[in-house]
Amino acid sequence: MRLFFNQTSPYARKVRIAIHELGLRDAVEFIEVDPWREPHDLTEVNPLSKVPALVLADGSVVTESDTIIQALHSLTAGLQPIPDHEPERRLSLARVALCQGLIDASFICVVEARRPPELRWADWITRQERVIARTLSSIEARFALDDRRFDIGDIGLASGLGYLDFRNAHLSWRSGRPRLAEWFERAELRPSMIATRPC
Ligand SMILES: N[C@@H](CCC(=O)N[C@@H](CS)C(=O)NCC(=O)O)C(=O)O
Repeated sequence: MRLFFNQTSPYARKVRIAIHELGLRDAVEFIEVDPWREPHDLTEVNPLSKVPALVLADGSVVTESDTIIQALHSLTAGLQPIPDHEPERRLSLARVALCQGLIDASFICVVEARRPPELRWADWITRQERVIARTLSSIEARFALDDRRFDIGDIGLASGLGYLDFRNAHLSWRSGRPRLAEWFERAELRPSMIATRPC
């Protein structure tokens, strides 16, 4: 298998964490690319020029971080990351979507801030910062943060919080969210998190 990724991408980090957690590191060739430059190697695999993108042994391509994680689970014949019975399935999908939304809002802030100053839309950034604050507070209040599990939703959350530290540290996300801060302190000690830290 080949994984197209970028060191700083929070979406690619989710997949890299899952690869570590599933013990698949030796089965994957990691290819680092800059998707913004639309390199041929990447675009011939993923015309969207986005990472992560996974090429399976039979040549088929899987994109979208959560879809890739589900495909990797199928390969290991282990427990599926999304339960197939209700209400667990619905709850799991909701958690995955919320954490993906958290990453999306952080990523929008970063991309917006990279525009030439005259093209930046400050209100759009502050709106995303409100999204981030509300989402984190909702997770703090409602998520069961269970250390016995590190599933697809937890991977999304851990990657999202790591990305906030990396790119949006000025938001001081830990402030007023002690449960989340403690959970992340423990999550960061996992070998999969250490090995994939953005730099
Ligand atoms: N929803 C996608 C998002 C992937 C994505 O936007 N990746 C960024 C890197 S962080 C990218 O490749 N951007 C390049 C571009 O949009 O041209 C996922 O979860 O995999």
